[in-house]
Amino acid sequence: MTFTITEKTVRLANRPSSTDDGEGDADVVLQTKPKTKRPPLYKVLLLNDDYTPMEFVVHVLERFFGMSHAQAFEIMLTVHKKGVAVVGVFSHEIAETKVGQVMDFARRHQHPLQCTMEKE
Ligand code: TYC
Repeated sequence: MTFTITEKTVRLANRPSSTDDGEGDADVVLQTKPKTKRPPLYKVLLLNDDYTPMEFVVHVLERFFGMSHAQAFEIMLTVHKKGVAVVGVFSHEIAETKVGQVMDFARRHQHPLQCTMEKE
């Protein structure tokens, strides 16, 4: 006999039994695995543009992502050169808050800086 092992079941044992027909599945025991799924994480991405001043981006990274000046400058340069960088990984709610804070701050200062999030 063939068993399909679903994502919620695990093979515990498959012992040869006295009534073993040679197929080997006679004594298969399936048990529901207690599953505590961790919530998904989201990357917050900062995108390059041609107009937002470098110092403004450095300030954003210090202010909203708790980076040191040196760290912030390094990440800003990565975005400037490569076009995009991950600036943090958070729960959905925190990531959404960070994106909102950055977008709002950039808009209030009339800079086109873009910040997005994506599932890790
Ligand atoms: N490219 C911008 C400039 O030359 C600087 C910049 C860096 C803009 C990072 C956005 O996310 C960014 N002024």
